[in-house]
Amino acid sequence: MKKILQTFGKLMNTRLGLVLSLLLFYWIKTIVAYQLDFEMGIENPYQLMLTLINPIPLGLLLLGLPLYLKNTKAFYITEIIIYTLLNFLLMSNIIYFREFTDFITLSVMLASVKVSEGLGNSTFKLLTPWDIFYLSDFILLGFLFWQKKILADKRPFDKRASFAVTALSGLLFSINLFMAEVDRPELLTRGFSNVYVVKGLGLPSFLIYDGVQTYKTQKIRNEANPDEINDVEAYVKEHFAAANANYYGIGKGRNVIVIHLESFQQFLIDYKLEVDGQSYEVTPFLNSLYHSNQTFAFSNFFHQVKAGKTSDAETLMETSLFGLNQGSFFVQYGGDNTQYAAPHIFAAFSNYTTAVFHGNVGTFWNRNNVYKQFDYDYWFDQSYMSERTDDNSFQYGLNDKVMFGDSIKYLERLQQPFYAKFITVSNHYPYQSFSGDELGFPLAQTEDETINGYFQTANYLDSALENFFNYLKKTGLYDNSVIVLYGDHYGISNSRNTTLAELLGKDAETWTEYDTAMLQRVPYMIHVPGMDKGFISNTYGGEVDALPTLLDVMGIDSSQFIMMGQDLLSTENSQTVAFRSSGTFVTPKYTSYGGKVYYTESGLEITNPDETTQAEIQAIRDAVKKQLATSDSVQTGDLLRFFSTSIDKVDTSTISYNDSYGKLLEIEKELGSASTSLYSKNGNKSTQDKYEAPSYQELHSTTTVTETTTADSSQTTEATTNP
Ligand code: GP9
Ligand code: MN
Repeated sequence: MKKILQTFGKLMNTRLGLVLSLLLFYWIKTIVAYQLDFEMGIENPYQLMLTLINPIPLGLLLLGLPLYLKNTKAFYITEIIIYTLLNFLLMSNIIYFREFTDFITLSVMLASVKVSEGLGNSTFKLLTPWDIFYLSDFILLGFLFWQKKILADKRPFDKRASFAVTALSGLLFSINLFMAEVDRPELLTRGFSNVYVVKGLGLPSFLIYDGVQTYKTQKIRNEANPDEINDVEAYVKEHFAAANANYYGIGKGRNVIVIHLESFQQFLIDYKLEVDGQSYEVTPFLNSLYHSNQTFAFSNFFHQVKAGKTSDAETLMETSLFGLNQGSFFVQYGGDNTQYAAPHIFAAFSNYTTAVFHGNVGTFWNRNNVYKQFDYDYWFDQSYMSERTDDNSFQYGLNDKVMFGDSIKYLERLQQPFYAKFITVSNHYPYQSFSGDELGFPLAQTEDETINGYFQTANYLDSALENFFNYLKKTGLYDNSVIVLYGDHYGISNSRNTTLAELLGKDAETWTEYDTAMLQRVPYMIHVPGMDKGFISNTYGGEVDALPTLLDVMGIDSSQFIMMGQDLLSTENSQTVAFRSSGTFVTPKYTSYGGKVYYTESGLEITNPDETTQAEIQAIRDAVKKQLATSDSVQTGDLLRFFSTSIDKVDTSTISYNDSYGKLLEIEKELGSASTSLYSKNGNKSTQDKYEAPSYQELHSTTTVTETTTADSSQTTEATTNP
């Protein structure tokens, strides 16, 4: 022991030796924290390697800077200050992560009130005996200094050598950045989640990255003028489409269950995959819902997302505002902006309990923070569900059948009425093939593996939904709920469409931008069990129109909110669908996509428009531009903080996603016989055994193609125009 200390002391007797030793200590502590305290979600050896490398470049840069200083005292003092700051950054993140499962962002630091509110009195509880390890280097260093085992090195470090250290750290940083981009393309432009940035680049880089982002967003926000909300309100008023009296309030008071169908495109509905002369219906269950007269289904409903993908869809669907033109709204603004999202509206109006279920880590797309602004009471992420294994999950989370099954333990404890959202994920790029018992649905036979797998994962999602619906029916939740289903965005990217063409009975040679535009359609269905006014509406609309539509079905007046969309069941709907890329849109008459304009009905290109046509197209362009610009002003200026309506703003300080199950049980207990949870209504018995999730093999062991639809497949009422 003495020897080790002596060697250490000796090494640290030179300036460079001290710098390298401190770097080593910092590196070890960071690696340990990555493994034990931060939920990094390391998925493969490559990512593990990234985390081993990423503490070094900036660590070396920062700890190496004092080498430029000649003065001995100045060198040692700055070195110790920098080292302490690096450690402070690490330690505070470790403690913060234990409570918030996320890293400290600059806006959190700035709003230190929020942090102290959240952390303040609980900080002590967050410390563990193990934390002594994180301080052990300070103890060791103190001891060595005290014992005079480390002596100050009075020789200034060579200027050129100092520069070499800086240059080396710069080089290492470039390599690190390159490696991180290989692992996750567009890491910095799309953001994804704070964990991803730390996983790729380390804590200090994250702080800088976040600082730049925060500076940019704060600047626009600070410059926003409270009067700007007046223009927005004027737009909303003028653009408002009144509810349709035939359907208004048809689902009033019921639970709302929203199911996010990952990467699910409309063309899958009623689609039959032909393989080896056999025909396979891909989504029999969803098809039965689509054609049911208990469902309002929309055949011309388009996704409107951009780089924020799923998170953009969530923004659009639950706030009726658009995502951003660059990056993800969730990541850049969603955690801070004042919002009037669906959960908040339901909670504020009718005292709904609100929860969201998803089998991925809570930090992805910054959900941990955004869901608070949305006023979700509970966020059941992967940490509330089964351990992830290679058999029960793909890259983005637990398989859907597992996710639905694991959710029930919590779902049955929610006080009713509730608003609950389920985000599926198995049908996500790269549409990996299932193994074991789920194997069986055929792959398509194109040259593109991504396309080939898409039908299999969609079929899996369909059967997961059927299981979940069966559960809802068995427990009676079904009759007392309105179930909303939507596809979030395309699953097959535009560059693959020419290969997809052959499966759609089209010719790759004659494929047009119009065809691509039409492939942006995704399902949107509002299923109201027991109701018989359902039909398939051909009204053109997009995700931004979903919330006003749902609110009208649920009997909540949507005119009192700032929403960019219009009720799709309204007869006053303008049927103008804006895409995020400038100048692109779809209306029943015109489609503008990829720089070309077409007649929507025929798909014929308009190359020489006459004056009237030109004027009509220009008017749509203006309308679309106005809608997007108005939405952007709300989002980037955080204008809803200036808005007041009949309900209060969300108070995020009371929301925490720790120990959600415990909280639910406590509420149930407090309410006693007044509890409305399914569990209480079921005579204080669990309903978990009512969920059954047979595998593909179990379902198809006797025949190759069976039709197992339990939803009613009643007649379809086609509506050609607005209802
Ligand atoms: C991840 C999932 C996928 O949690 O929602 O997001 P996406 O990659 O589709 O944006
Ligand atoms: Mn998605």
